[in-house]
Amino acid sequence: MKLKTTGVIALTLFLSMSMLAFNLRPTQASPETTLYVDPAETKVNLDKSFTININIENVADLFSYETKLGFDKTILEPITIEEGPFIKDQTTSPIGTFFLPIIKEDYVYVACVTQGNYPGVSGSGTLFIVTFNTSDTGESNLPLYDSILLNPNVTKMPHNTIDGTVLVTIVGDVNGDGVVNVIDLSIVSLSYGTFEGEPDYNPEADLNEDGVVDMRDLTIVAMHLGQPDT
Ligand SMILES: [Ca+2]
Ligand SMILES: [Ca+2]
Repeated sequence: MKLKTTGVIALTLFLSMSMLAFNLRPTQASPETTLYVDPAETKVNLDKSFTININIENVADLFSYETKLGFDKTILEPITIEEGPFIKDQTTSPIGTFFLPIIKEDYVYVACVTQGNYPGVSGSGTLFIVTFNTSDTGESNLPLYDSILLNPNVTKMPHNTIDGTVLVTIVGDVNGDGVVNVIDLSIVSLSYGTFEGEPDYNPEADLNEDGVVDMRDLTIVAMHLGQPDT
């Protein structure tokens, strides 16, 4: 009996040690590289401009890249495309990067390369920043596609992409269905008297963004009731 117990203890010890050894090994694969639109969802009023970042996460040795970013040309118009800090501010190349943005009819194309034979950049950050004007109400996808990430060996690096969306609404259209009516009034009314941080506070209902849903927000909806005029 005693011998048996000793055997069990020895076996348990052996198993624990095996598991410890197993745990010490680097079992985790490196996290996946992702190219994504930030923020993923934007809501903006008609005739206002807005900005999105194209970010990269968990990349190793990024030397150059290109990507397309689509948009619905009936509601959006790109105005500017600026390079973000990710490669530009971290590269060891003394001449920096060559950044080439092109605005096409319904997508923007961006290519960027480190100038000279220098290592790539690793980690996470912003590759570029796009500012759009809005020309009509509606929803537009902001898909990232045909993207290529290269390391200094000009080897393609596998990665995921996550698209974005933007909803362009008229002022007072709280639920984003394209019209200002009693539904929007009701949504604001349901949050009436709530302050930011409270459970019933609805940021969508706080139209003037002052941290409280009150008569001022109801008035904004009321002033646009019945829009758009048909
Ligand atoms: Ca509405
Ligand atoms: Ca308010």
